[in-house]
Amino acid sequence: MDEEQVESVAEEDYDAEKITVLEGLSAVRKRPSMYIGSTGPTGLHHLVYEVIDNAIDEAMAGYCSWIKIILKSDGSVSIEDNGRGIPIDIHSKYGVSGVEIAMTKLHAGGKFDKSTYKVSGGLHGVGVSVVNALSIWLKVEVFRNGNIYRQWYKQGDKSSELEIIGKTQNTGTRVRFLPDKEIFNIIEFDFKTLVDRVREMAFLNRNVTIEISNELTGAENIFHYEGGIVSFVEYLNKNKKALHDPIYFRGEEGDTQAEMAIQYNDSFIPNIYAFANNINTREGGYHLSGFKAALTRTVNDYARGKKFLKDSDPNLLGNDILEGVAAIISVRLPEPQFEGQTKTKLGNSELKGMMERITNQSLSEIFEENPAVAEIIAKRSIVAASARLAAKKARDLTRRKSYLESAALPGKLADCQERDPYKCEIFIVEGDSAGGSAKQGRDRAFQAILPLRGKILNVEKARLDRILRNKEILALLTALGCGVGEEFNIEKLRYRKIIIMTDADIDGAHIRTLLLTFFYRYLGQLVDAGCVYVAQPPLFRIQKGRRADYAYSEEEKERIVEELGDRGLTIQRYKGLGEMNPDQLWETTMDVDKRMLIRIDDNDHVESDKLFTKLMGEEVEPRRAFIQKHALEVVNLDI
Ligand code: 0RA
Repeated sequence: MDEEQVESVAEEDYDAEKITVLEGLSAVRKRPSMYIGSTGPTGLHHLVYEVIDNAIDEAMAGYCSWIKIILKSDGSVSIEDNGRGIPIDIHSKYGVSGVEIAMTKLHAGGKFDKSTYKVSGGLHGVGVSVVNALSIWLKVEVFRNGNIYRQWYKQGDKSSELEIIGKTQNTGTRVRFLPDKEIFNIIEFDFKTLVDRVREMAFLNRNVTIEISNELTGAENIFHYEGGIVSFVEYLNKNKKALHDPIYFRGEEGDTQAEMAIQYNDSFIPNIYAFANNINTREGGYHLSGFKAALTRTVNDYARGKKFLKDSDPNLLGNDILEGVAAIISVRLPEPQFEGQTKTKLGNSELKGMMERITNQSLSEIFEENPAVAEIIAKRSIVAASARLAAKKARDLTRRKSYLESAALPGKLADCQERDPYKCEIFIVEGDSAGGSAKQGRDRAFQAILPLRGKILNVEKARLDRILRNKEILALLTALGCGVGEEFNIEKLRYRKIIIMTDADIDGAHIRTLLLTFFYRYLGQLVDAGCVYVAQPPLFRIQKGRRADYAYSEEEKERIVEELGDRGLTIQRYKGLGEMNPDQLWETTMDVDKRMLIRIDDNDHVESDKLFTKLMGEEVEPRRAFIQKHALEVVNLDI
C-alpha cells in the first residue's frame, strides 16, 4: 500500500518527523476504529452500510432505484446498484481512474467534489476506500459506457488493473468484499442486523427497491415502500392498536428538506425516530426538539380552542402529548453536524426553527381539516396529564415512606458490604428458595441479593402510577436507588451491575421478560449504560466419579456425554435455581471468574420495541410459545 507522506510546515522547535501526516489507507488499517467506530460486529456491519450509503447517495441524486445485497457462501458480501457507476476515466490530478481514487483515497468515496451531491448520507462519510482497506480482498465492477469494468484489490492495494471484461446496456456498480480477519474479531455478518437496517433504508427512501439475500440459508427479502415514512409508522404500530390514519407532512427551506409521519396508538410509550440524511439520530438534536415543541404547542392550542382545556387548566406538557405516539422525522440537509457521545445528535441549530415553522403550520391545518383525529390526540393527552399527576402523588408517597424508614431498603434485600456502586452487583432472583441459595452462595462483600416473589406486574399494560403501586417493583426501585421517570438519576444507582437470575424454565423466562420489559421501558438509561445483565445458570450437571461438569445447553450436554463416555454418568437436569446447593450456584452462575453473563443492549430500538410489544402486549395466545423461543433474542452475548 502506498503512503503519501505529506510534510507539514515544521517550525524549528518541532521534530519534523513527528508531525509528518500519513494519508492513504495504511492509516485506516492501523486505526480502524477511528474510521468505522470499532472492530467488533458494529464496525464490521458498518462496512456494508458504507457501500449501501454510496448507492443511496446515487438514489438521492435521482440516478439509482435498485440495490441488491447478497451474503455470499464464501463469507463475502456483494452490494450492487443501478446508479451511474463509479467514473472510470482518468482523473487529471491523480492520473488514475475514478474507480481507483474511490477505492484508495480517504473521503473520496461517493463525493469527489462537494457539488456532486446536494445532500449525502453516511455517518462517517469515509467512503468505500475504508471498506477496501479493511478487506482481505475486494472486487469492484462498474457498468458504464456500454462496458463492464472490473478491478481487484488486496488489503487496500490494487492487485489488477481496471479492465473491460464484457459489454452491458446497464449502468451501476457492484462491490464485493471479504472483511479481513486480521482486523475484525468476527467476520461473520448477521443477516437479521443487515435486514433491519436495509428495511429502515427502504422506508426512508421510498423510491428505492432494496433486495437482500443470504446464499447460505436461501433467505431473501425485498423492500420497497411506496408510502415511505408513512409505511414506517404503520410498521411501528403493526401489533398495536392505531387510533387514526397516519398524518403526513413535509416542507423545505433552502436546500434542507423535512418530512414527518405521525400515528398514535393505544400504548403509553412514545416511539419516535428522527433521522438526518438517513442516519438514526438516537441522541436527538434540533430537528427533534423543534418537532416536539411544535407538536406540544399545536395540541395545546387546539385543546384550548375547542375548550377541552379550561382557561384555568395548566398547559399539557410535552410528555403528555407524546404518550402513545409513533412518529418518524426525516430531514435531509447539505452539511449535517453530528455531535454527542456516539455522533448521533444533530447539532445544526437552524433546524429547530425550521421544524417548528413547518410543524406548526402543517399540523394546525391538518387538525382543522380532520377534527376527529385532532380530538383523539388532544383528549388522550389530557388523560395522560391526569395520569401524570396521579403518578406524581404515588411517587411522593413512596418517597415520604422512605424518609420515614431511615435507610428504607426493602426487608428482603440481602445487601452487600461494599458501597462503591462500580464494585457492587445485585442479583434479582425469582422465588424465596432460589433467593436462599443465592444468599448463602454469594460473595457478600460485593454481591447483593433481592428475591422477588411471584410475578411482577406486566408494565406493558399499565401507566407508571399503577406500576409504582406494585410491591415487587417498589422493592426493586428502592434497592436500586436511582429513581424512575423525572426523578431518575443514575448517579444514585447503588449497583452498576444488575443481574437478572431466573430459572431456566418457561416461568423463569416469563419473569425475566417481565423484568426486562420494565427495565427497557422505564429504566432505558440503565440499559443504554450497559448495567443490565441476565445470568446464565446451567441446565445440566454431569457427574462421573468425583468429576462434575456443567452444561448450559442441550448441545453442550451431548458433547460432554460423548467426551466422557456413557458409562457411570449421572446426569441431573436443573429445573430451577432452587435445586442447586449454594456452592453449585456460586460456582456455575455467580463466580465472576467462571460465570457467563449476557449484557442487555438495545442496538435496534425499532425491532426491540416490536419484540416487547409482541412479548408483553395484548395478544395472549402466541405469547407463551414466543417467549420460550425468542426471549433471549433481545440480548447479545457479552463476557
Ligand atoms: C463518484 C462519482 C459519482 C458516483 C460515484 C462515485 C459512485 C460510487 C459508488 C459506490 C457504490 N455505488 C456507487 N455509485 C456511484 C458520480 C458519477 C457521475 O458523475 O457520473
